[in-house]
Amino acid sequence: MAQIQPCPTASSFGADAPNAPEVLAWVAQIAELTQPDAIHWVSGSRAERDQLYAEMVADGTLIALNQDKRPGCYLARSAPSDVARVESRTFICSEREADAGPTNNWADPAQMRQTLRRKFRGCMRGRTMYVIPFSMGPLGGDISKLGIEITDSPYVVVSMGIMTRAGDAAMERIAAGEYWVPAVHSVGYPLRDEAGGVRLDLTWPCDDDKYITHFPQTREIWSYGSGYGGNALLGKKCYALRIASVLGRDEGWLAEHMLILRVTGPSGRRFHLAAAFPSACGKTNLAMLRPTIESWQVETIGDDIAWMRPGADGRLYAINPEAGFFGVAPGTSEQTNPTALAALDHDTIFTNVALTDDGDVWWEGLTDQPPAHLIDWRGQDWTPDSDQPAAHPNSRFTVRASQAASISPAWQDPAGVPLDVILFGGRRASNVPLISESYDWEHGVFVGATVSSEQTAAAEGAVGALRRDPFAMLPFCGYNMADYWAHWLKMGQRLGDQAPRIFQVNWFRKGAGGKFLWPGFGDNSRPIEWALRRVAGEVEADDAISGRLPRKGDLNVAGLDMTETALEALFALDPKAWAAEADLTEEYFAQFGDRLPAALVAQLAALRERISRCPVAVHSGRISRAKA
Ligand code: OXD
Ligand code: MN
Repeated sequence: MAQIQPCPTASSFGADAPNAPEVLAWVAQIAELTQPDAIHWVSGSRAERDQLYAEMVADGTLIALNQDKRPGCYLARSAPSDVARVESRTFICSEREADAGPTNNWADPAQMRQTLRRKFRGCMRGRTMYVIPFSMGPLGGDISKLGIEITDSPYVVVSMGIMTRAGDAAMERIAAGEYWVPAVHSVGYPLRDEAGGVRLDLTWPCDDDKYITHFPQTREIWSYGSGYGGNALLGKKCYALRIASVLGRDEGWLAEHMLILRVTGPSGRRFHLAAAFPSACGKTNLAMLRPTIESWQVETIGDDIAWMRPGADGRLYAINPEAGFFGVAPGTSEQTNPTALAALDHDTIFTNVALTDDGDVWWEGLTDQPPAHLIDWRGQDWTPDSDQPAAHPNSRFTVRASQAASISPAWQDPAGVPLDVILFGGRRASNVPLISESYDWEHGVFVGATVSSEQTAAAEGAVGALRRDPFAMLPFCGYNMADYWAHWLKMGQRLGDQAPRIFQVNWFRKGAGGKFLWPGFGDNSRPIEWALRRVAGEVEADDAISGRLPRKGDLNVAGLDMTETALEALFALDPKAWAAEADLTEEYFAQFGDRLPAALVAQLAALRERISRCPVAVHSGRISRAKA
């Protein structure tokens, strides 16, 4: 990690301190603890952003890319020890351990506060402390909420400027008395010690002892030691999921790890859908889907997080609380996601991708042939003979959502969009069909609660082992997962017949030869079309073990090079395999003890009952014709 020369003067181009006594008192308290050299109130202005970029390029924190090719684009290289979210160092500090539940790391709040005081004491010495007011969701929107992040990282300031609506307008609302969530972040690398001894800064300062902590009772976030992604951009996973899921539970709404799409059909009817997928299932690609079926249009509203609240008409409305995309670069290409690629042409921060000789970026999968020479994400020379990837597998782009050509005019609608459909997906080589519809909301919650991906561990002999990622929220739910399911069930009762319909999808099913059966990408518009036609009442479906399946001929496969056998294999449901899966679900549910909602126990029984009605010899998993 390269060292940088200290910036001689603290920045003097921010906003004035706000007329907000509560904020001033909090900032003073954090400053007293962390002892920064200066305080910078972030205004969110262009001049401020340009100045921060200039300072970071001057001190080596950022590399300016070729500005003819990629105007406004920069490259950051992190410390090799700080390249991803650290789930093992992420804590939910609820008063009672049981309220964090068996799927979270719990820490005693009083003890954690002591630890944090120790870690944060003097941790900003020699640095500027930035105060970033921000809004999650359009400013002033019914579903939006405010926050303030304190950080000692200018990289975090410019990234939050992309990922949220940050600056003066948010502070004005906070000063006027609107609710806000406090979030404190430090990279944990002071430049002076208590005795006044100095050390030079690094281009990516951090500390190996990391704490990403959440206090659900007081709705606070404290993050120490990492500058990377969700560990440091505290509006994203920490606020918009972990703390917001708690707010949603208490206030009657939902904070979800879901992308949001608007799909317009040939008749001009608009549908909105939200979709939850575990990491590494192509969420950003789906968010920017280019349909391969004619006359269907897809627009992006969000790629990662949805906040959803019942509207006055009783329907469920969703907003994307973020303002940017923090997407995984490797695998993004003209074939997989041309929309994202075009969005990265300008005003983008790249982190841990490779640098080309002409000052551009490259990552695995961008082109079939890698360039003959690169500087890799560690800053070392790289050639195609290297046995290491040139870009880190979790290297990222940070870009404004408005830069995607697919962005919907509705994406900034403060009221949100009314949801017709919720999709749950996992990465399943077997068992789970391409698409199925849940029987009702309770069944949909059961499907969401049992989402799983097969371990990629065939090599380790763990065939059939499932990694559960309920609602794709495993690392993001701020309270007991079983209580979260109970909250979903309650929301379903409230929404009644206005509730969105719930579907399960699986793009990753493999055939006997181990090859994917479904082409994916733009063709994922086909099962989605079937779901929307179900919502429109245009097609019927067959009851089956795991839900309702498309009837023969109803899935639009026109123009696809797909055999009848492959199509059948995509929907085949083996009762024996499903019986084994039901047993695994029972084991999985057992860890939640008596907090597991009775409705989910009943759903497991209903699944077993459907399995028992299926002739083992047939393997279609279809039970009977559905009524409607
Ligand atoms: C993300 C994730 O980075 O889900 O969005 O891990
Ligand atoms: Mn995510």
